Amino acid sequence: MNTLITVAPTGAESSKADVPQLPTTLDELVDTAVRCEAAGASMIHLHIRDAAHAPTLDAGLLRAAVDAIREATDLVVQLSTGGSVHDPLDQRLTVLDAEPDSCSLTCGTTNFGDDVFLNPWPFMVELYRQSIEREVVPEFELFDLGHVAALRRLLDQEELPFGGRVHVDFVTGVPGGMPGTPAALLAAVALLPPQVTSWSATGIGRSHLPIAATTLAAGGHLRVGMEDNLVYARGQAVQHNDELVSRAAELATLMQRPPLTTAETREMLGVKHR
Ligand code: KMH
Ligand code: ZN
Repeated sequence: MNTLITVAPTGAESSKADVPQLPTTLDELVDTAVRCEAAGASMIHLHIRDAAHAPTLDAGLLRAAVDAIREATDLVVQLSTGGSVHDPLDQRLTVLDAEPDSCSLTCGTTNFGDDVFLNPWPFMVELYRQSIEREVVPEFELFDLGHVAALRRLLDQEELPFGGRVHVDFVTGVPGGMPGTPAALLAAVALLPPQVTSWSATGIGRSHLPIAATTLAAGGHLRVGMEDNLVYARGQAVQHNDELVSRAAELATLMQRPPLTTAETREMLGVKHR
């Protein structure tokens, strides 16, 4: 199987003041999407910012970003329902109103540095049911081994996602979640429930490359981007997200698993034709 490369270009954690090259405006996001698609990405995991570059879940801004990226690229557009650690749960559900192709769905609460990323069971179930109703494909975000068990419980209790496929993404190396090590990732992969049809992984910070290499060797797909990693190499800051996508594409190609096209990714994930 060739490789899905997802780019997560912005996130909610880094500030524009600290990282001026972080794409935060609509123009910067569209430019990023176009360049990353050309470099081999086929999905974008999107967090947006307001005029002051602060994380926001504003409905109008979310819709504008989805529309603009759809207009400029063929990328599968995935909106974050995780938002920032400060976003209330009810507002996180409203992200689906922007009608993305896909949405993230984190399978449990986790410590997140000094903060808590809240994902109680009833919220997970509600978001999951709404994603099915809205015909949006969820990507299950797994930050810890307990999240794998919660995913199994969810899939045993509920119907399959819209599109009938089950795609998960391991987010490793968050302080408070599973470590970004090959051993931790492979232990989590071994416990995936049988309904899972594809998985990807990312490593935060310095675990970015070791997790990418492990993932490719184990048959998984890749997520890269400045949401997860701001350092290209020792002493060299990432200047543009497409540098990380290009490197991932090169690595995947070396491993005889070149990037999936956007059409192949749509097929693999079962996203709706919009
Ligand atoms: N920003 C984190 C608190 C997601 O996008 O769904 C949550 C996060 C996960 O990034
Ligand atoms: Zn995110």
